[in-house]
Amino acid sequence: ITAAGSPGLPEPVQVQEVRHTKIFIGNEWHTSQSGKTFPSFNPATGERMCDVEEADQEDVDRAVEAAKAAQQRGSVWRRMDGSSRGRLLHRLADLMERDRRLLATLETQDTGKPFLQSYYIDLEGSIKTLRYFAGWADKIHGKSLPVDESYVCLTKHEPVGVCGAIIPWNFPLLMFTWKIAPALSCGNTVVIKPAEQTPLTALHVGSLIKEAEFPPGVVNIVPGFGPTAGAAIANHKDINKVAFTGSTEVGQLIKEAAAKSNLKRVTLELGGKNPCIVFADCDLTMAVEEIQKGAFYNQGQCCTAASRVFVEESIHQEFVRRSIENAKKIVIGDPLDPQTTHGPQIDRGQFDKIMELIKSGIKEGAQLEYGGAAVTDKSLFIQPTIFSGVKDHMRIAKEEIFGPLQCIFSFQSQQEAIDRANNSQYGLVSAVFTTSMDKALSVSAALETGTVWINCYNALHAQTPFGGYKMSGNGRELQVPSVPLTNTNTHSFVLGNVGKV
Ligand code: TXE
Repeated sequence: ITAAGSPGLPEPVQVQEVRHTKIFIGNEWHTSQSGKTFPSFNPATGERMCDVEEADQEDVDRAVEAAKAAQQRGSVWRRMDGSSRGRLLHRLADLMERDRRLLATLETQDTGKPFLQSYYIDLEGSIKTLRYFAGWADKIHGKSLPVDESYVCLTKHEPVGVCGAIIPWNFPLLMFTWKIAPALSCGNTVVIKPAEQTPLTALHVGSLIKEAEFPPGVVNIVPGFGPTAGAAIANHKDINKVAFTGSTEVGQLIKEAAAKSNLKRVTLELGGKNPCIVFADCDLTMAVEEIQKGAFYNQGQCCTAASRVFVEESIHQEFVRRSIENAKKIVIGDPLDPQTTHGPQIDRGQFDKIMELIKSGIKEGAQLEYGGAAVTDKSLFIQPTIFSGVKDHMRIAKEEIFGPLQCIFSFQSQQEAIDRANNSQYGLVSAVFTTSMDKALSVSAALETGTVWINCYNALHAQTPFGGYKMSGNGRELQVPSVPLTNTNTHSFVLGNVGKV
């Protein structure tokens, strides 16, 4: 079944009723201890799709008990060899391939992101992440270290134990797999909380985890709110690690809770205010397209959003002109329509925050070049918006907007561009556009961000680590387990009296 006008893209599924809405613990579905539920809405239509069981402290406690039992020494999971863990991850990937159309539809209905993107980007990325880490499961090598005198030191890597994960609503399924795949590959068990706005695809994958025959308790899913279920994870004494993706403010709370409870390890993937530096010698058509995709992709709701675009003065005007022309091609509409490339913001809170920041940009004197308003008759849709003449002190230049705003600045010298790009509390990603290899490499080396893209944007892959400098976070996502900083405990064995031959 192929969507008209988009060869290769199947039609979305007609979802009559959402099947999985309960808490998933020990491979079984549970109602909440409190009896509470919460609604999940379709942001494109405002329709209430279903009610989901609301996990709180007691439910998290039960999930942690299950996860702890599943990784106890001697348990099925703990004794399972790496290749069998890899096979289970591949089986889960197979089941996600089978249900790809349904998962992409649910993702679109729960987030408002265009189906085209859910199907090709989110599902593709999630399946590839599972397969990549499936491959690592039996390749988590230790080392033998040459030490002094008559000793030999061998290292081997053990699971950390129970890993907590708290994820956001902008890439619900991709973040779910980014969290569980590396953790399971290394033999950990997981208690994961999807964002309250978008629990549906995670819960469907819960059913696939059971179908794939992961042992009970290896993955537990606790839909609920941040200050209750999320805080219960961050504070839990029997959780050995917490991985969080979300706002910088909540990241600080997570780290504090981790320190005060049991010093669990923490990885944080937080906000960004990501600079792009566009030199006059770049391929301008490509730079305009890549940067604009970076700014507007997923309605700008990306930690990687290209939100500060520094353009060399001599091409600044032309860059702005072409960016406006390019923005006119964006198709705003029903996210389930295969032609649509731009959907609604996730909820009223985010919508209001973005509209307020657009107003602040106008008030502070930036030049509104395109868009700048809500889409009439469509409650949570915002027009892709372009500002030029943005100055570094303006709020739109400093704050993470998380909406479809492209802020264009101009610069004169390379050093000035680097200094201004680095002048941020964030340091997640950046990009450089130039045809000079020298310039590309020297400027990239000077940028204080976890990732630098050269002549491309949003080039994210399961094979590359991802994370930020400064207040964009700690640690790296998609950590290759052979460099196991976060997903394993390094365990040293020192052998004495090994005679020299
Ligand atoms: O994030 P929160 P929100 C940024 C972006 C956005 C802003 C606010 O700028 O506009 O954050 O979005 C859980 N203890 N990003 O309010 O609150 C929450 O339930 C434990 C960037 O949605 O950080 C959800 O599961 N957990 C980001 C998750 O944290 C708590 C993606 C993220 O929600 C908690 C999302 C608490 N006290 C927003 N409070 C990125 N890096 O991609 C909330 N949560």
